[in-house]
Amino acid sequence: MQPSANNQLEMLRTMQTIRRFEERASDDFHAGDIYGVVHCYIGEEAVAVGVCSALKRDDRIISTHRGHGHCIAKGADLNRMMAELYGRETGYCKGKGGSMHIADFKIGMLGANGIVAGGIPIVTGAGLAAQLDGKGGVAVSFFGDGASNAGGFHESINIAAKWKLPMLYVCENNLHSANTPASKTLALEDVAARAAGYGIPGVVVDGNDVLAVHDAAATAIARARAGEGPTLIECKTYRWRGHTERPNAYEHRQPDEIEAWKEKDPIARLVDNLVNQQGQLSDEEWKQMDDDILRAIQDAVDFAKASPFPTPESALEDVFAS
Ligand SMILES: Cc1ncc(C[n+]2csc(CCOP(=O)(O)OP(=O)(O)O)c2C)c(N)n1
Repeated sequence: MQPSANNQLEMLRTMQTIRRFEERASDDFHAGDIYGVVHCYIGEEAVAVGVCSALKRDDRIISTHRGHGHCIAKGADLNRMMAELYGRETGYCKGKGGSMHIADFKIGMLGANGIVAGGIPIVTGAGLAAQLDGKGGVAVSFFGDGASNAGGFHESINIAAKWKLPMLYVCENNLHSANTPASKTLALEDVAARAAGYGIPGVVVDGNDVLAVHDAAATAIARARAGEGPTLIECKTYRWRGHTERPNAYEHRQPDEIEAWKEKDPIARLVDNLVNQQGQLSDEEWKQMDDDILRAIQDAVDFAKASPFPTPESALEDVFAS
């Protein structure tokens, strides 16, 4: 079922928030204000938003190294996220984790993860917890096409299928894994086809169409809540920026491929739908929405810059082993 106009406007706002957050993070990284590594999700926003808009607050998700979009889509606080990127004490990990370690258990965001495929078994455990709880919760694993070649993916999906865990496995197939084209590592065209090997549904979705992603997610979530087990959803999408914001001597993608995918911009597509087809948004309202988002991002940067760095004495606090 198509989400209401209000819900679609909320989806648009969240996608644009992700984009503006990352544009700013990229600018500030290049200005030397943000440390560590920043992996941008720009171009893939429809996946996180399409799925998370179909979830409840208590449902749990896990993310990847490219995690800002999942955090924002699940409702994370922009100030604390930006402060974490800026390495400040007010950040989600008190400034000690950076971009790849943002988690917020209160909203069911179990964390980004710098280990490729590392989150998949963890969130499968959350699926088991939800099943044991018996309250109808679901758990979602976001991961890339590269991660779908790792052992943790296969082991997790196998046991989730066998135990009928309330899980969604959402593969963000952006056609490249760091500096390797997916075509060089995947023997199949579709990651979703692997679902057959585990006896669960595998669905291929246009990952740049937020309404299509939402629809596929809603179907899989209903199945999971009904106790029928996991679904593997493969979203075909594309990242516009390099693998990370650092200079990349190994960038192999051709400019015309990147440009062709920019033509399929998931945000422009929803705007066009809402403005020209559904008549639910005027150009002025869209501009106003974007201005509001830019202001919220600026507030987050101001909050981060006004916050202190963690003290050297706190380096060993909040660690499990030292
Ligand atoms: C276990 C492990 N191996 C290698 C790396 C280095 N690495 C970081 S991201 C990445 C590519 C991941 O590709 P994919 O899962 O398709 O996600 P994408 O970057 O395309 O979003 C690699 C190999 C890592 N972080 N962890």
